Amino acid sequence: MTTMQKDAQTGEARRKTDFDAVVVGAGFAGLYALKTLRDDLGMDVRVIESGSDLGGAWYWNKYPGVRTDSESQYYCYSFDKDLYDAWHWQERYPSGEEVCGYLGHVAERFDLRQYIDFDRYVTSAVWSESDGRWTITTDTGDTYRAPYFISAMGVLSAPYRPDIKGLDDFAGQLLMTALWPQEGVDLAGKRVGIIGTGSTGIQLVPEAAEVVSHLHVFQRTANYVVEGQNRPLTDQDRQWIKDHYAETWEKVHGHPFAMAFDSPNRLAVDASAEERKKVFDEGWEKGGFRFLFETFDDLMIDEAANETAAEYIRHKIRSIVKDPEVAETLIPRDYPLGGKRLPSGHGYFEAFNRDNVTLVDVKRAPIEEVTETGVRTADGEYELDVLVLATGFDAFSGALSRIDVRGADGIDIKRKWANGPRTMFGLTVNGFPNMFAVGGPQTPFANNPPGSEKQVEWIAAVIQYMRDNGFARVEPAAEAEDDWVRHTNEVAEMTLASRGGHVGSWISGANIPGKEQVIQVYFGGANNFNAKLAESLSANLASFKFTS
Ligand code: NA7
Repeated sequence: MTTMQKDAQTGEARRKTDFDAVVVGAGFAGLYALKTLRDDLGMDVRVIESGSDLGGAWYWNKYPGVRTDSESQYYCYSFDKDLYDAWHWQERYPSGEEVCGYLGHVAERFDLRQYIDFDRYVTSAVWSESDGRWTITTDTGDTYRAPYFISAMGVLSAPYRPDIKGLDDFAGQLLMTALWPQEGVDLAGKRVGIIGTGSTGIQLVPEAAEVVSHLHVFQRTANYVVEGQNRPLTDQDRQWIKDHYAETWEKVHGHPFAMAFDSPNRLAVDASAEERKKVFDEGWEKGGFRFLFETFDDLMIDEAANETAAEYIRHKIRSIVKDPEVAETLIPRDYPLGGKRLPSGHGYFEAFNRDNVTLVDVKRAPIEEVTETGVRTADGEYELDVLVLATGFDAFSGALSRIDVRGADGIDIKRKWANGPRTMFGLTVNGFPNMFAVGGPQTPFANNPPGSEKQVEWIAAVIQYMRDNGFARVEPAAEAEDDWVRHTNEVAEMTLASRGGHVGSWISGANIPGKEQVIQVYFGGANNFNAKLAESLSANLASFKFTS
């Protein structure tokens, strides 16, 4: 297929602009939306992607050490067992490169690439009530029109560049992990500084430490980090993965965070100190999120239980990091474990035992400015050749609100969400007809690929329902949206994961200066969320307003 078509009058080739649906983003969600709407509903779909290739977040985040924190056997699609069997994962947690390779394989297998326009950044999406269509415009000046606009722009895709005085004056190389150059970066032998110790900085530090002449890690908030225990997969592992397809996905779909974990069925508060230590030791060896979700059931809901796990990690830090002063600076204190999204480490704390790595506590002595030659804190200047910003994202709502999205009556999504996101299921917004946002704000906080599958399938079912009933326009009822916002806030209260606002967690929008601090995600569980999507279909989408 081509985007060019012949003009009916002049016979000249011109760009095709009208489609049944326009999808923005060619990551997990966008590719599956394209495939589902094309194959199941026979729609003429066009995907617009700002990168030059597939991958979404994985395309842009090319920094050394980038990898998933979910295990490969469920950080992938589940919709096709043959696809599942055909791909052979190399590592327990696939690298960004491996994830991009997987998505390339999917695109090849299902012939998706020809429906994707790369290298176009969407600048606006505007609904026209008179012709029932969205007009989507890109920075290349191209326009696309379609009755359905599907945002698949990712949950963490709008990079956050902090407003640090003098940043533009830095004469060395300034890099952002979230916009890492596709090639040509060489940190070897350089004096490198990294600002940010979230999941991203934590992955980059040990990799950079191996090659740089010196690494300065500028830490504002210390993080709980659980060792991921990554390893290459053997042929035996791969066979096990393929043999356990059904069991894996049953677990994923039954789990609140969409991971193939078993519920431990025990509480930390009921266990003796010795039992707890034994279980946490086993959890640490299992690695990553298994430490949080397969040790005790009460870690995210009971402060006392949470503190036992937090204290275990503090002991680990003290036992790994040789310099006691450095260890104390690396120890998180003022917030619960999981209050900021729990990062998996791959030799993170060990890196601080190296002579060429220095931890700089910028909470105690804040960054004052970036100079031509480095970073100046209240304690003095650190000279650098390369400065890396690992400073995170304007999460969830940021993907849509950074572009000009206008719904019925010209209402602007930024205005609509000025006091925090308002959605129905995170997927639809009152006043924004026929717009769907996979991974929109107030969708579950969970492993993404399976969530994207369920959300895309629901969107396809809604469109099918509209076709079956002769409807052309859908939006959620205002009262249904109010209920969803209320419900999202209520369930957030029940988990300690929403208690990271005071330490700048993106979960509550607190990492972005000026952003309203409102919970960005649905904490009711991906399993319960998917059940609610299914119920809404059984109830003939009663919370939605349809018109012909
Ligand atoms: P995060 O987790 O939001 O971390 C950003 C880090 O950047 C965090 O340590 C911040 O410190 C730090 N930061 C941001 N601005 C500044 C300034 N001005 N000065 C010093 N330090 C600063 O982003 P990531 O990219 O690591 O991870 C995002 C998600 O991507 C992750 O959860 C995974 O789901 C994948 P702070 O903590 O605010 O003090």
